[in-house]
Amino acid sequence: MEVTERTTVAVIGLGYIGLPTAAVLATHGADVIGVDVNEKVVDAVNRGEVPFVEPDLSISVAGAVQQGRLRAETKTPEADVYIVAVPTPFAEGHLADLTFVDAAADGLAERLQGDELVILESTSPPGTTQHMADRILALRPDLSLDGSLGRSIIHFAHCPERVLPGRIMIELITNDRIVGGLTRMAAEKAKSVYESFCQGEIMITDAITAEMAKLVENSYRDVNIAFANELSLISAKLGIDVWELIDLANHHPRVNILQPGPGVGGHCIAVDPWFIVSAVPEEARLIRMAREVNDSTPEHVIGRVVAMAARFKEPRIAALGLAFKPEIDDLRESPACRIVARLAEELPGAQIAAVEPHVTALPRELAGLDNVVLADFEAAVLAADIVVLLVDHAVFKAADKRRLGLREKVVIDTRGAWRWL
Ligand code: SAJ
Repeated sequence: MEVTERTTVAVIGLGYIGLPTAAVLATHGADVIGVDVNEKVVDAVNRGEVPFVEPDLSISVAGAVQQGRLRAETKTPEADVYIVAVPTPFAEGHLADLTFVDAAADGLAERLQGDELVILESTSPPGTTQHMADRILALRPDLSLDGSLGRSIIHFAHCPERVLPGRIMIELITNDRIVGGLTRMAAEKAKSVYESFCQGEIMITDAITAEMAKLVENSYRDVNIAFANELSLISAKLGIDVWELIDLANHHPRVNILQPGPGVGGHCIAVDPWFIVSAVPEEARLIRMAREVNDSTPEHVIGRVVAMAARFKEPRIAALGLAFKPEIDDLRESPACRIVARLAEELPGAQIAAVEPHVTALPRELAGLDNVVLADFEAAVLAADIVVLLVDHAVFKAADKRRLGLREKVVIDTRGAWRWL
């Protein structure tokens, strides 16, 4: 299935993955229609604008819209290829909520005529591509996976996204991709769609292996961060500097321990491993334990700060960083936000100056608290009794420690950014 300007691709879900994918496909030759239930997003895209921050995305969307190769709608149109990139959040009990996948499937089912390719990109529990196909074929008994009984074929594949926020426009082009088909023909067709823009290797497998590959990649990182976070607790008990310990161990040619921190944030690594655990709870013991270790890490930071705060009557605390990782403005699922919110609750007499250079207002969970303010970095540190470093933003790392008087303050550095203070 060679992608030409006559190939219509409908990208369903214009979020962090769908919109960049739509823009890249459009600038590499396809006729692309983005679909989103949110009219504001649709209107923004049709004006050539991007409703969130991602380097180089704006220029790509603006160009594609101007050339007439990308437009957006709220209703699913007829297309040759459908790419589903909708959210798969948590439901109760760490199960995946497939409501958005199901809604996308229902919306496109009525448009199918036969021989279309449907690609699921959303991170999904094992079996979701099959689930989506079953749902669509139940709505459309005149269609089939294999052409049996003279029915037209619909091709289904899973192609998980693996791009890193902040580098999406680069990694979409350069990363290798995994394409898993419910049939070999579906995988081959999906491969040729990604070949239109992807310079990495495109590997073919079945749909469930592709689904698991994505979950396993993020679980691998989660397990390794949990190992580092556990080493941090062990080192504190033994009076060892965990950063030095990891540094030394990593000189071994086959050891590469990740960095401890205040917990794991974002919407991928803290979520995806649960999709494996809920599919095979008996077997996925280590994966579950890693999630539990990383989820409990913020509590240890809170405990340390609360213990130190007992030394002061009305402690002034500078909490440095709210984002879930350095150099981004994304505060969702951020352990730093969770820590600041809980400190405000545990220490009602404390004044907490939260510093986040990448935002202009406190997030909703902190905005209503009367002992938390959004503050300037240097002013917050100079006034503080206790400084808690939660995100290793470059501006914090580069700070003049002497001028800020850090040696005279209680410093809790959860990222090892000021190790040589
Ligand atoms: N973290 C640590 N210690 C480390 C590394 C990370 O505590 O040594 C923390 C970060 O501070 C952050 C969290 O882990 O809170 C996650 O950050 P990250 O940079 O590891 O990953 P994400 O969530 O931004 O993106 C991941 C990537 N997956 C992998 O690297 C295996 C990305 O390639 C995926 O596309 C993305 O998840 C996704 O969408 O699934």
